[in-house]
Amino acid sequence: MTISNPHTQTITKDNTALRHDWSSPEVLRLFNLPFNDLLFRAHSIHRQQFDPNQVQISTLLSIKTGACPEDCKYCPQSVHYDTGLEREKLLPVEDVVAAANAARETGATRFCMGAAWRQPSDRNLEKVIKLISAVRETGMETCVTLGMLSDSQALRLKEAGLDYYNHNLDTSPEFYSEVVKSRTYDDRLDTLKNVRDAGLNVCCGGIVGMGESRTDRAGLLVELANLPIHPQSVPINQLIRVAGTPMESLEDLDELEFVRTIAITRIMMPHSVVRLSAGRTEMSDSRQTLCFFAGANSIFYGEKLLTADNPEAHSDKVLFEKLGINRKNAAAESAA
Ligand code: SAM
Ligand code: DTB
Ligand code: SF4
Repeated sequence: MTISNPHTQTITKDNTALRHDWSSPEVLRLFNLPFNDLLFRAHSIHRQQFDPNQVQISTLLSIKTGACPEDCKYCPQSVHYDTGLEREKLLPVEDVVAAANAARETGATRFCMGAAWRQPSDRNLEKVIKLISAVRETGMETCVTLGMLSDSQALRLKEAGLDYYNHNLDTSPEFYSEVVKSRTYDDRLDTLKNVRDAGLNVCCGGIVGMGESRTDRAGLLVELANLPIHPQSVPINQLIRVAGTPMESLEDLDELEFVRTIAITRIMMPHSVVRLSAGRTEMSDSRQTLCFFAGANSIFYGEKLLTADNPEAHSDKVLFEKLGINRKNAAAESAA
């Protein structure tokens, strides 16, 4: 049960104030904290809200690949850039169910399907609904990311039993037009409203390392936290610099700046599941470990994201084992 104080904060059952009135200067002050102070604060909040040794696992599948009419400068699937990607039409239900079963067997609890569309046609939406129904039968949670949605399309997905809809804000409103020209920030916010109003869980986050400033990273987090309800899932992606996209030669983002971004996401949205999302093949085990300490508590598991590489499932298993993450009796051990 939650009690809402219009637009500013929500008090939840456990008395946590979920704020929706963050300002950019305030968030920049968090970015400027000494690293240890920031991590201590984020980890303390993380422990109050979650089991710090549990990380949720999702697996992604691209169900319709490439030839997207949008011009997102980071994306290998945009028709505007030659990335050598092989296009694929909407996958048949048998292939999708086989991938979902394989993901469940490796320990994933949610199956996320992505399509390279600006917005699905109603006909394609019905085809995706058949895929969602088939994946639900495997017992996994379902998530889809299909581009923009009208209010009736969002309601149709809710009615079909979808659990999560992913739609990222990607960056600050100020930096957005440097990254995408074929749609506006308000288009993104409208879809998020349709998804939220339909009663679907929202998965919404962004990408860092696109040449944005720290102020833009703060601006993205302000937008996310000031939504009327915090997204239930917040993916923080590090840009994967794909050859052929306009972002292929950008410089590395400092790795501690990335960890700071995760920590501040945790502080600002204490009840949201924070996903350490794209870009993990470039991250050392130590950096990922710091991210889990700072409050990240979900990952994508499996060798592919949508089209780009992700760490081998085996190396994630080894890292989780070293860290005691998802060990069955971890809660009892840490209480002893
Ligand atoms: N077309 C739909 C849309 O844009 O909402 C869904 C698919 S799109 C590939 C899903 C998300 O993947 C994007 O919003 C973006 O945040 C992320 N993404 C795409 N390319 C990426 C890259 N090179 N590095 C990191 N994240 C990326
Ligand atoms: C999200 O925030 N990141 C995922 C998921 N949501 C759909 C996608 C990352 C895509 C990385 C590039 C690719 O695999 O094509
Ligand atoms: Fe299309 Fe989504 Fe890629 Fe943008 S991010 S080009 S909308 S698939």
